[in-house]
Amino acid sequence: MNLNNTIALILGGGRGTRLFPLTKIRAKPAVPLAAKYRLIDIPISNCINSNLNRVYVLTQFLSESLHRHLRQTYHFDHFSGGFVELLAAQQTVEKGTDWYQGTADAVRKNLVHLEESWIEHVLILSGDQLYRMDFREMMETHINSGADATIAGIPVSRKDASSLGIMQVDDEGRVRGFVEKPQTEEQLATVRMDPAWIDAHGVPSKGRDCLASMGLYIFNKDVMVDLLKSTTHEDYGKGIFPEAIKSHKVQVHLFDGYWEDIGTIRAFYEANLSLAGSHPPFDIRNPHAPIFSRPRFLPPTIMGESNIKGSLIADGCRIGNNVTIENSVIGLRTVIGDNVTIKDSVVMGADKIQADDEVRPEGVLPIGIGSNSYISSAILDKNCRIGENVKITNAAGDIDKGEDSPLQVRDGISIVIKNAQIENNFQA
Ligand code: ADQ
Ligand code: ADP
Repeated sequence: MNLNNTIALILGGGRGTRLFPLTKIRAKPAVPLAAKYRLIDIPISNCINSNLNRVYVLTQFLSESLHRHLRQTYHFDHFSGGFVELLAAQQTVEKGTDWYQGTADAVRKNLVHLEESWIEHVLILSGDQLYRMDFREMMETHINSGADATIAGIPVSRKDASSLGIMQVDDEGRVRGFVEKPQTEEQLATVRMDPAWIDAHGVPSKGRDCLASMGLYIFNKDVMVDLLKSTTHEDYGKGIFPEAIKSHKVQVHLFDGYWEDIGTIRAFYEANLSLAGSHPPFDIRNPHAPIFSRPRFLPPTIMGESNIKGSLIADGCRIGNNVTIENSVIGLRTVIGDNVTIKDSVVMGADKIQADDEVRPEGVLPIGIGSNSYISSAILDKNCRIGENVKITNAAGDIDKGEDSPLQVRDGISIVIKNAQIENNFQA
């Protein structure tokens, strides 16, 4: 099975409210992930590993650094016809509305890019999920079943069902019922699956009796264009998809690997930390399907006498003496002073290596984490300047200073926002 007639559209994010404040001054696809990647590297790597190299990324605004990241990472040779290109709402929409109103609206506003006759299938992907999938297998399901559209589905338990689209399928795997994010038992009852069906289709149900949409769809292009033109639905999950199952043949493609939606602060934080253990559920070292990112020419990390347990440490860091790092992710170019403890935290690192003799304006601290500091259960965004003898634990639960504060709490996790400074001796 090949994907020569397929184009991928990656939905790069709406207003970014769920990942705020990581999206305060950047486009969601550019959010750093797992010490050295960005969110967008996951779906693009899945495409490349599936031999699919024609990819559009739909995003809200043209961000210079995202553009640079994509340009410097994903270039293909002239003869392959491959590309990864950004389609920003800012450029396509009429005066007055600066944003794509939803996922279907985002695709509708870019239909002009799908007009070329070689495109027969459109693969729609989410931009904020961590998983590894060979889309050729999904295309096989699509072609073999003669479907108009195919949706990836994963068994989940009842407790996870309320944040996902839940499907009911018939014996042949055709989707017959769908409820987007069922909030009540009654709603759920209308789409619950018999676990025996899941087992019989080669996936151990292990008590999971719901089949969730992974938000990944293959459409026959003409069907999708028709659905978008003949309706005004703004979203796939809420509008296009429920409509499609009534009027067209929609098939499920069962999947049972690691898959996480990392579109909220808590999920993003937990997924990062889960990669740091010795047996991560998602293997970033898989040699058969690597995760790609921008090649950088960084020195190896220099480490003093430190105690590091269950952590990821990226290139270009400098870590002092008597440092303890536990269950944490330490991003590119992070600088850590002496006698520092970092626990259960995601440190994103820095955009540049600062020279030791760099002159800083008065009152501006160096980028990195100052000596004698203690950080736990936190996310430190890029280029933070954390002073000496700082304590960030939120033990008293009293950090919450609003959207412009350098230190905020979301989903119970302390977040130091990008480029922020936390003064010497600050303790909270
Ligand atoms: P959600 O993730 O809640 O549920 P949605 O907010 O539409 O759905 O996001 C889907 C993807 O599109 C995300 O990657 C998001 O960042 C992106 N996106 C959202 N608004 C966008 C916009 N205006 N422009 C560009 N991109 C945008 C969906 C389905 C569920 C399914 C889950 C699985 O609706 O049925 O179970 O995904 O995660
Ligand atoms: P990073 O450097 O961390 O990758 P980005 O470069 O992707 O971050 O995002 C920062 C850029 O996006 C900045 O130039 C900022 O001005 C711009 N930006 C942030 N939010 C918006 C918005 N809502 N509309 C337009 N531009 C924005």
